[in-house]
Amino acid sequence: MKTEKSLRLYKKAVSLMPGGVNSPVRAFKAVGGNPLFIARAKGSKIYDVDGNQYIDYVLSWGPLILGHAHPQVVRALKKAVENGTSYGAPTPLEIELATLVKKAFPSIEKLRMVNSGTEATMSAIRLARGFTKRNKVIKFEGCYHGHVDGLLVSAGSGGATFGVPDSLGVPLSYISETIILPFNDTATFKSTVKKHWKDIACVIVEPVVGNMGCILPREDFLEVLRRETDKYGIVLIFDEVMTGFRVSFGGAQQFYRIKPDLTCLGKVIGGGLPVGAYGGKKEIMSLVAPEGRVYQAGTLSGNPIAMTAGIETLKILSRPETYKELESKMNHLEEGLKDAAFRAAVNVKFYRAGTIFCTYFTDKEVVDAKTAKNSDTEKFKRFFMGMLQKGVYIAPSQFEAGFISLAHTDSDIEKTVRVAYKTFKEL
Ligand code: KE4
Repeated sequence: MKTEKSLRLYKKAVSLMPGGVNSPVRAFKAVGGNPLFIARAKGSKIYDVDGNQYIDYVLSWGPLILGHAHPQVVRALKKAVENGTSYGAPTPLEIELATLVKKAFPSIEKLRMVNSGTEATMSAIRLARGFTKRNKVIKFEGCYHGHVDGLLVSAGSGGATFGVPDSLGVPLSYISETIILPFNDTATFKSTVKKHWKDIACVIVEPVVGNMGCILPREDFLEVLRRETDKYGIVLIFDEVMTGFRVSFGGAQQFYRIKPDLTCLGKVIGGGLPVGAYGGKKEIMSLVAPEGRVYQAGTLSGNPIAMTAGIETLKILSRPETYKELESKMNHLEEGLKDAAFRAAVNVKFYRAGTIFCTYFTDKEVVDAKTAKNSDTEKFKRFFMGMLQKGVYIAPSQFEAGFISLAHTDSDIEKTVRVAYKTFKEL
């Protein structure tokens, strides 16, 4: 596989941008080698600057659920951009996208558009603190909610519920309000809330974790979060930036039938353009400025171009046949990959939630950060490279998830399974 042009560009990029990238995971640090520079993408395919074609299961980390450059989205964007790109004033398009989001997420009575998932979670936490007048936040080890200072925390040693910063530049005072607990551990959660509830403003959780690979909630975990937060007046925030419109049309909250107080969205609702959103109970959202006194703002929030991409994407997702098609493509891929691993006699655990999936090299169930980290990440690195060299682009890290789109065809999936079998055998 020729990658000279990517290498030349990479050398130039590293002289201009930290690590040559604008988001760390793109730098291939977790899998070795240098990142490929992408020239274009269409449907399920992505093409690098050396002309190599790949079947894409990263899909920009989730947003491109319709596939790249969907004709209906492109047409609408071309038209919209002729009317200008941003006014810094309200537009009918924001009403249209907000209405589409509310239809899919009945728990969202009111919402605010922002420009990224990070802005959504950061704002939701400020809002929960404003609403409860409490300061502490519970998050779970291995869950990622964007680069919010107070959430860049890893579990401390042992059972300590107060963590350590996992980034330089985060003052200890910022994370002193963050309690970090093991995901799927209902006992620890219940005892912590019982002890600290008077200080706890909110619990924020990825209802299906897509930032440790893909980890599913145990049978009653989300229900316990809901029941305990209700009991103590704690705001339950579902970070559905990744799971929204992916675990199902109505996200993980529809699939698991748990109603959070606030929901954070991103990725899919922007259809590939920068959009995030947070929303939920009217009673809480009414505190957001200018209606209330929790301040949050953004120059390009709700801009007409991003709204247009989101609207066209959600219109197509709202069609009844869409999720039946996505479901059957994901089933086809799941069966194929499991069968390929079995035939190649490789120990693999495969998890999926709707159109999110992940493969771990282990024979133990993966239920939290600890068990995810115990999988064979060296083997994953070789698997990643083997797939890439055969034209299949999966996430360059064991601790990321894979995504499928409406554009992935049966032949894409059959090729992926053939390539996976060969690569499993090579391992
Ligand atoms: P952004 O600020 O990157 O739009 O969203 C942050 C975020 C919030 N919540 C969840 C559950 C997320 O998965 C994310 C972002 N996800 C990563 C991939 N794991 C984005 C890719 C990247 O960081 O480059």
